[in-house]
Amino acid sequence: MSFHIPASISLPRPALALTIAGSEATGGAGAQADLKTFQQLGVFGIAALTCIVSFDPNDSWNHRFMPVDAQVIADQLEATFTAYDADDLATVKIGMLGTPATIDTVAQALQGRSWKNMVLDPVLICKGQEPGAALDTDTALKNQILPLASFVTPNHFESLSLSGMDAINDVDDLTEAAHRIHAISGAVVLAKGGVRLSGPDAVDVYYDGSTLEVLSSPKVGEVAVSGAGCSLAAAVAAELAKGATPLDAARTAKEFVTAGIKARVSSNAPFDALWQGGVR
Ligand code: PXL
Repeated sequence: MSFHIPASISLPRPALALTIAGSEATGGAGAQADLKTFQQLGVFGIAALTCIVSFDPNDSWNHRFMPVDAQVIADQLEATFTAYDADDLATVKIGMLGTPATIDTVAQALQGRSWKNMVLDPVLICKGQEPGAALDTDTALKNQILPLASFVTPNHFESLSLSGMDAINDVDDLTEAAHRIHAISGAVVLAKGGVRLSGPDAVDVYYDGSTLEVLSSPKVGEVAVSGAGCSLAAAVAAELAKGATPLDAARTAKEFVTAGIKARVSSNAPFDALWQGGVR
């Protein structure tokens, strides 16, 4: 197929969004999911890779984790920040960062520029890391990245960790967690219940400091789907980049993820992957 576009017509420029995230080779999660989400929602996607995750089929599909050298991350961000002015590239989504050194580099680079929207998927655990290293990474993320975020999308485990609560068993607990995480970060919070809360619905709690909304949709099975968290945060970022309000961005992102889970892709891995084309 070929298109002929007369030189005199200038096409509208798409909104831009950057993801700073890891690669997950099978295409379910990470930067791959983010870029597919951006594309599906009509946003020009840009990516800086922080690490490479290769699931290990010979070790229960645990994560093999290889960080990208901090200087190489800085180089990627330098290229992108020089290519695009802060007025045009004003939205960033942050996914897996993986090490304290990476977090340091990313925090410094982000602080050197002004952002309209900084969406943080606070990925706190990577199944391939030593527990001690994971703890240092979590602390660095909480201290250096969370305070910069304008929108944060913790899952059940991350909500427990960030809120300091002992248990989150129902919507009231999740609401309390969202309040606490807003109080420590100042960010809009979309706390995800997912399959971790019992009941027929997948429930997320939105809290922005004044508006509280419980977003609910019937659960599509009881098993988590790979890429759901990445795609949700990326969809929020894409919608914010296009000018949506935070609440509308959250609502659209929830619909996007629900449709993507319904249309999920199965493989020889023991989990399915969200399909970003599911909303079509
Ligand atoms: O879902 C969290 C996640 C984020 N980023 C990368 C991942 C995963 C989970 O597998 O591999 C790169």
